[in-house]
Amino acid sequence: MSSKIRTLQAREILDSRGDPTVEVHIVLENGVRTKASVPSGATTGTYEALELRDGDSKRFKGLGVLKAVQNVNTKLSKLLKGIEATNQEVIDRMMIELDGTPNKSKIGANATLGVSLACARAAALSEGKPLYWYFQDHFHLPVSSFNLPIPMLNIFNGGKHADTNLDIQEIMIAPCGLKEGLSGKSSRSFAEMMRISWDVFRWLGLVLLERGYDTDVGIEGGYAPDIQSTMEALDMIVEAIKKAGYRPGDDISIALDIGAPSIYNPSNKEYVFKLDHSFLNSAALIQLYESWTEKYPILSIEDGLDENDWDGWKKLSKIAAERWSPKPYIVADDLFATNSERMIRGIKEKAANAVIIKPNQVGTVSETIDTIKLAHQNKYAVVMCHRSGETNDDFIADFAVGAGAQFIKAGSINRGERVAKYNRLLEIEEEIK
Ligand code: 2PG
Ligand code: MG
Repeated sequence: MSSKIRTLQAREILDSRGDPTVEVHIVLENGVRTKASVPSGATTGTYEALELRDGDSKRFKGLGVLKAVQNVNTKLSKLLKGIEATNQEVIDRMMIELDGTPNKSKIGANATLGVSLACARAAALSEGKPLYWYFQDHFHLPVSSFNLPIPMLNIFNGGKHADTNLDIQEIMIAPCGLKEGLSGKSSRSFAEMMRISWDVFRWLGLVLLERGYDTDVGIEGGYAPDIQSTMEALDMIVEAIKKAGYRPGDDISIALDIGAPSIYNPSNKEYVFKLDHSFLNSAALIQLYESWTEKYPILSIEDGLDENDWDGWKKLSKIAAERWSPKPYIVADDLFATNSERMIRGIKEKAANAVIIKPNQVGTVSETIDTIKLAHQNKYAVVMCHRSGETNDDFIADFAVGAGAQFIKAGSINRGERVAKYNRLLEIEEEIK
């Protein structure tokens, strides 16, 4: 039976922060029915595709997505009716052409991505394959076997992700030693990695309580107390790793998402760490990172500099390669915004060696895959990534496995919308055994 699209129907639903987002339902002529929903960031980079919001201050303070919903229900459903869902590249190209802007500002990337994700899922169902398997078969990704990604699991929330005085956005643990992490492959099973992460997360809670801090969590599920200094957070994490019975750097490493665009003051080119009362230019900030890598088992530094500070990124990558041992991943999130053109510049300028992949930064599955292919070809590590505003949709778990991502960022080991991804990965691990 044909996998032609019969209907596409979008709805406004709520994400994990209670804000509106888009869900798309799809029905194919062969009777397959499924749906997908779109995540949303709190620290949205300048170079991301546009998330269309209604701007009507009387509804959800302007955050409604009825215009994007309407675009799916009228323009996109008319455009794509009768097209085979398995023709992902064609579907995505048609939407890009209909929109006609460089950042999907007419139709909205939340409309195009909802449709794109729903089509991929429906196509996999039509072919009777799990989604991760469909990806590998269909998109000619250089993935020879299925591997489960290593989680970069959020345990401390800061920046715009929590009501805390910690300026940096996320401190994560990777349940692997530095050496293994830098090879991009863990000898541990995914289930084992989750269990170990649970131990550290729980111990960190106890360490916080011992110091009189609260254990409330931020929007991605990491702890979010007010503390004395940035280094205190890192010290407490090392303490928790040890108390849980693991060796920092041999069993467990630390991954950082500085979220530097949020602490950057472009007028005087300074990065502001209010908590530490320090104001640093990019050279001083790189020195600070160097001192951290000497003291802590740092596997990766994501968004260590602002999205426009190309010189800073180049310097960071150069210094890390020349002076730091081992050299952590220098991970581009807002700098590339999952956009292959920006990534090509980054590769030429040697700005990073790992990339965050967020499908909603670019707005279609095909464009996301282009960026992933570029990463594989240029030996960049791939970090599949959730957004701070999530739904229970576990699409990125399958995407990570099917696209050969070495890492996944899906939040902490609590909050339903975060563990939904980890639980799907546990299921995939059993399936591919
Ligand atoms: C990030 C993401 C996810 P946001 O910066 O990596 O943690 O945050 O979705 O707010 O951009
Ligand atoms: Mg980030």
